[in-house]
Amino acid sequence: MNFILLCFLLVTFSFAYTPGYELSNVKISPSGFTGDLTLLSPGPYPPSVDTLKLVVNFQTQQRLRIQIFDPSKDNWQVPYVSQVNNTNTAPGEMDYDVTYTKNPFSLKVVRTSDDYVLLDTKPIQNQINGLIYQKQYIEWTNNLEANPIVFGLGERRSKFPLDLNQVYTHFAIDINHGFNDNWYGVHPVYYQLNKNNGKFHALFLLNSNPMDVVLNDTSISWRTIGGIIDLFVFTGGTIYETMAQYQEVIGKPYRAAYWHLGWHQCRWGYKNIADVQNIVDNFNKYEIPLDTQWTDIDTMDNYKDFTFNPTTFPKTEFKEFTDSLHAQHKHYIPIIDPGIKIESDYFAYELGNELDVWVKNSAGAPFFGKVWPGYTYFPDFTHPKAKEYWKALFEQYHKDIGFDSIWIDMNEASNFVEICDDNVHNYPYVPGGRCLSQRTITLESEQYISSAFNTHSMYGYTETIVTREAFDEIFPGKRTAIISRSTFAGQGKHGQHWLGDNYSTFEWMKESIAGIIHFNLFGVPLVGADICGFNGETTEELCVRWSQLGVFYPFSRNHNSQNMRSQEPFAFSEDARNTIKSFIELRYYILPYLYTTFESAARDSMPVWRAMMYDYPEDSDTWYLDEQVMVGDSFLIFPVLEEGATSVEGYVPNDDWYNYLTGESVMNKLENKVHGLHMQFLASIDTMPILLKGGKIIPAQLPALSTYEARQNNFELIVALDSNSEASGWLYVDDGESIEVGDNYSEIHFNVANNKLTSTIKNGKYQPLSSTPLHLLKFFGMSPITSLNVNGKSCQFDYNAKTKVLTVSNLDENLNDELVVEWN
Ligand code: MIG
Repeated sequence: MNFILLCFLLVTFSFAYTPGYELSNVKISPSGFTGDLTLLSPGPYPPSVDTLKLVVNFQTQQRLRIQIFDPSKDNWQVPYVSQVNNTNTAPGEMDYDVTYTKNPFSLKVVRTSDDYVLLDTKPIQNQINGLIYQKQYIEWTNNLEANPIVFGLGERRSKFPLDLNQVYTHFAIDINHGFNDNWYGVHPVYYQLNKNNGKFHALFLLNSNPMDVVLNDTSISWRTIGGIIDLFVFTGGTIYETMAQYQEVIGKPYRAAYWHLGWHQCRWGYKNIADVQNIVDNFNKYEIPLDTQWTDIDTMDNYKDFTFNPTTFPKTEFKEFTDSLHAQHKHYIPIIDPGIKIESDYFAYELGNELDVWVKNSAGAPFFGKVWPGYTYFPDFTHPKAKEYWKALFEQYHKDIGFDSIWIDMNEASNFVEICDDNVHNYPYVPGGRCLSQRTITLESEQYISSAFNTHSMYGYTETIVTREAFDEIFPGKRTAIISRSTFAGQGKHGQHWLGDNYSTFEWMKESIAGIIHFNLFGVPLVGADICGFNGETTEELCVRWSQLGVFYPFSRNHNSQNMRSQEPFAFSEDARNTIKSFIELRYYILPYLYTTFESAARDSMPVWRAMMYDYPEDSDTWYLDEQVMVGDSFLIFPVLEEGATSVEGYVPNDDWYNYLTGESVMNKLENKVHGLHMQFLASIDTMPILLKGGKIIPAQLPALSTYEARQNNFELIVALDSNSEASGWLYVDDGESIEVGDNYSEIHFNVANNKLTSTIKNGKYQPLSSTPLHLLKFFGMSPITSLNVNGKSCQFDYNAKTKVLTVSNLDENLNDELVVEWN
């Protein structure tokens, strides 16, 4: 109650109405228009900028860009992120209309297809300010439809969609904050649903300075204390079209390697190599799939990056350990923090000095802070020599222990020195309301391209970019993951993310759903949360439930804090172990489907996790669901998010659905109905409700102890017929690790209609696919039949009249060749 009241006060009382600016000198150009803005009334934090420049650029049919800046100075404009430039000619067709008012100045952008207002900055007396543009404060407000459905604006723990009447701060910080508060990364993009017709659109403010975004029930205001207004408006359409339009600007996701989709095991607090070896041995002993073993900062010599603790993780034995992992076709991922210990004769320190790549303080000396190893300097990842530096360190590290991808932590950047120097700047308005320089590289510090005031929230993102450049040379042609804690818009093009420090509670397990949905919208599909929870002690029940959900995370890693009870899949009772094992096996079974889904992400900007409203936007029952999710376009999962629960309630949208585990029909599509059904599913501790959508075909492969081995196994197809007895799906495979696969891939599309399953070979050049034949076909929702032919040969089949599941086994069909299955 107090909290709600506080936010309310914050939101309302900080408005002092100002009409803003007057627009003049409008010049129409072939690609939009420009104009001058002259101050009408000052804002709350003088001095104001008297004259501004407005540039409106019509960039594509679905995208326009609006820039407002002070033409009298060299403004900070966000580098690296945007993959597009301003254009000189307008697109042939435009899905938007732009109009303006001159006094006071306002802009309006309307999507022409449905007359929906995407941007309307009209000031309203005593309610909505016009543009405020002051030396240390920029505010612009967009009037929205009442009670809008908005999501995005990360990173934070939040619901999906976002709560209204909230301030969403954008500023990277490392420590746990409250619900809806800013956290590790910054993604100043929001998506919105037109509740009347189910269309989506998005707006992206490209600004890296400390910023609040105030989301009210009829408006959204950006309040930043630096940079310029650089606003992209995407007219959208479906959520998928909207995501693709956004990713045209920030870049499409880096392609995941096949093994990235396997099971990852980690913890903070492994004592020595034998301890880690024991974990891997137990996975093998209990025959639980494992692709990647990770280690945390424990392996380092006094927490110094790129070094080895000589007694617990000596280099030679360490290398033997990673070699043995590789011999089992498993992988290894270590951690690196940005802070480099100030210690003479330490190579990472000496080389950094030599190349002079450190972030500097305002006096020009290296900025020092304190992290795990003690006092440290921080590499400046905007420095022209940063790549040379970082590559040299990683190259040696790779020679030392042969790691396969990297985990980059603490890059907000985190600094244990708790000083606050904001008074140096005396910011009149402080986004987030707390000292900005606290626990980080202070904002008066200097990076090569600009001050930390401008670059702060991009530290982890620039580290990711430089690491990617180094890895492209250390692992030539190979896909690697760079799992970064701090991210900025555009992260997905270069690296990935995990949600950071959660707690071992059902509440946090639930929140991971909104978090992962959000990062998919930010263009970072390979994302997961620490399965079984990081901080605090997990319980057997929580860990089982979390593993059931976690095997459906795009990125599945079990990770734990130091000094907490073990939580590997075999750390509990035999029953728990068997349940977790069966779910990890389920993930490995559907890997071909997951890999194909990730191909849609890399190729077409599609999300791997889909909120319920994406495919059912006109069904208002789907709008506020963030306790269930679709994995790709076919699976709908209902995680058990409550302690002691043996059933789960969920919403099943109006479609054909099957129980994935039994193949039985759960619901048939109701004609001419928008809404589906609220249902209750039984969910004893050994299971989780999983539905498969009718009309979909899932490629699968029998599981094994690594993705490498699973890829040698036979294929299966699960055909879930819709009420017209039709279905479709596809399979994409390549070597799973080359950056450029050229023509060396297979893309097979499957289709069922008129009692016939056929495949179309879009490309059939991935030869290894020919040695892993299709050996089993399963149909859900099949009516009784009398005969069935596979590629002209009559085949035996099993039919269960009660479940309507038909199974054809013992097949031996090369998926690189066309497949025809007919039945009567
Ligand atoms: O200050 O490396 O989020 O996953 O285990 C804590 C130790 C530093 C924070 C990461 C966490 C990791 C831990 N790190």
